[in-house]
Amino acid sequence: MLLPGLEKPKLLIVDDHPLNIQMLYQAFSADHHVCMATNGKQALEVCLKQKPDLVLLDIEMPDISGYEVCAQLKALPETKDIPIIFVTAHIDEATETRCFNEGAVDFISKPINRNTVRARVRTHLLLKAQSDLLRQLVYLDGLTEVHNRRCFDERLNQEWMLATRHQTPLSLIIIDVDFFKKYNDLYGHLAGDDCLRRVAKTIQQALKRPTDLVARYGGEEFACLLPNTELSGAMSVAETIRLHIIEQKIPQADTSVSPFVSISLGVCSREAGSTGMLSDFLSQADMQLYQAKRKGRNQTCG
Ligand code: GH3
Ligand code: MG
Ligand code: MG
Ligand code: MG
Ligand code: MG
Repeated sequence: MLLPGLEKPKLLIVDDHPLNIQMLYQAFSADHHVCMATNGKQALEVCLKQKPDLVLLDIEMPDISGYEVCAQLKALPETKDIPIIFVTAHIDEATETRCFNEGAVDFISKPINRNTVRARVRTHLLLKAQSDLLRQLVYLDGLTEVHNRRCFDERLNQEWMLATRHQTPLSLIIIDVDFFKKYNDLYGHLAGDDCLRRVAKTIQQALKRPTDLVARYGGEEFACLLPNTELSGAMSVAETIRLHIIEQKIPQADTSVSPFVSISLGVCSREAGSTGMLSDFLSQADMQLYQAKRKGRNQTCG
């Protein structure tokens, strides 16, 4: 294994000169998936489609320069974290400075030394794998693999500021699994954990916009943050989630409300252009959840 969690990393080699591509291909093809591009436009397309783990990038190319390719990759959320190493015949200080300013992690001069390029690629792949792992540990819930409370709190603060600045609506759904203590008591904690994983996955699959966020809010509670969404939209998302959970047909311990595991949901929305306090927004959602429980569970209040 070359790197932990990265058995065969995917490299993109970008160069308009066939001999350079060939040399780099030979250096990496045995232990990497290698994709190639011979101009800047193609490089951008391959990056978006293939999501390489690292890019080796030439500067001088017939269409878009390597600088421009790098700048565009750094500007897109989907590609901004891909490490880029410039490989160039220009070895002056100004070029090197510009490469780093555009967001490259490293700079290698031509003619290419095979050992150097392999060592640098290995180092940056390892760093990337470690930082991915760290981000995962910091922002994901270990049990359900949806986002954790820390991530939710940070995103809520950001989205609250964005909604204020752009006068856009923002909605929040708080979800609580019904009779979950009894579920654990009857089926055991391991089955309880499995149930939480299924609930989390079902909620995640019901959210359709890339800007929507689901997080584990606490024990058997989840929260969904829906930017740019008004109350009516959020209510319909909440009902979709509730129905999808019932459709999982997970046997319930307390069947007084439903034969299958059900959830209660509280929804609240901040209208476009309104002013208010973030703490009131959260307690409003909590209050609605409490109403849903009080009215008999397996329902949405908002
Ligand atoms: P209600 O319908 O009113 O929500 O009742 P409930 O039993 O779901 O609510 P309560 O708050 O009394 O119990 C929540 C239970 O969730 C208790 C706790 O043991 C369980 N729980 C919390 N976190 C986890 C977890 O990570 N795994 C498992 N298996 N159970 C958990
Ligand atoms: Mg070139
Ligand atoms: Mg609870
Ligand atoms: Mg409770
Ligand atoms: Mg509960």
